[in-house]
Amino acid sequence: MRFDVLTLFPEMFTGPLGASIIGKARERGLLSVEIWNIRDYALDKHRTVDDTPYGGGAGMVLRPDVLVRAIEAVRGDSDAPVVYLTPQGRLFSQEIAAELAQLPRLILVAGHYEEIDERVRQHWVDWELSIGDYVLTGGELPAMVVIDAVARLLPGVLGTESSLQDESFQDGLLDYPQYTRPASFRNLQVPEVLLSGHHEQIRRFRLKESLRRTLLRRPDLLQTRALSAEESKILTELIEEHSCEGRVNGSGPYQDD
Ligand code: 4G4
Repeated sequence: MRFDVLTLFPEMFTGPLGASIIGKARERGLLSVEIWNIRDYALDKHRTVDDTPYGGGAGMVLRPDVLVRAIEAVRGDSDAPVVYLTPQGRLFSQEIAAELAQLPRLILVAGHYEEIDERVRQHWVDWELSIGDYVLTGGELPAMVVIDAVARLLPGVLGTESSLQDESFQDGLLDYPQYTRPASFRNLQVPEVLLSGHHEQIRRFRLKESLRRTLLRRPDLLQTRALSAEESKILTELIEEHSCEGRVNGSGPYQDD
């Protein structure tokens, strides 16, 4: 898969996308990331990319002529969709990542400080995405988040070591807790069942702890996910186990275990 990013700060992309798993995958040719400087598409001698907003007001707006010249030059005659990263976009999710991973190519527009001209949004941008309800100085980090989330779903990018098998969101539940040696650390013990070698008991323990975490941290996920008979039974046990712990959810950071 090919990602193209249009930005005024190309240097922001060198570190994160060149390191670790994504860097290796790029070296192996499993994906490519091309970074384009929007300023290279300004034609005046000062290479101006922005101007004051019509109607007045604070801030600057990215000029439509410069940005569209960049988009059209990068897109060429391809039909690659253009994604604009903005807090006003649709909330990015694992589901959207999986959809984007089916595409051969994606063009990402990362604005910085300033909005882009509305006409570009309406006529050249296919999807507006937001990585969450918070404001950053630019769309560069969101673009990298989207690339990372999509890239790791591409065939061959993750080794067997960091496989997609058991992770959070894979089946709509949060991940179960993990432990490694030593079995006793500062007198804190690894749950007995995990040392037992009883695979069926281990599977049930992990399922229960997945459900516990989901119930305590993300009960919203249980609203949308269908539960098997076994899961419903465990969930009933858990609700009973935690029934005395009245808590206010959704305000402040959680500390549930
Ligand atoms: C405010 C308004 C995306 C901030 C417009 C971009 C967060 C996200 C910005 C913009 C961003 C997100 C699109 C230029 C830039 N912050 N939640 N910062 N632009 O995905």
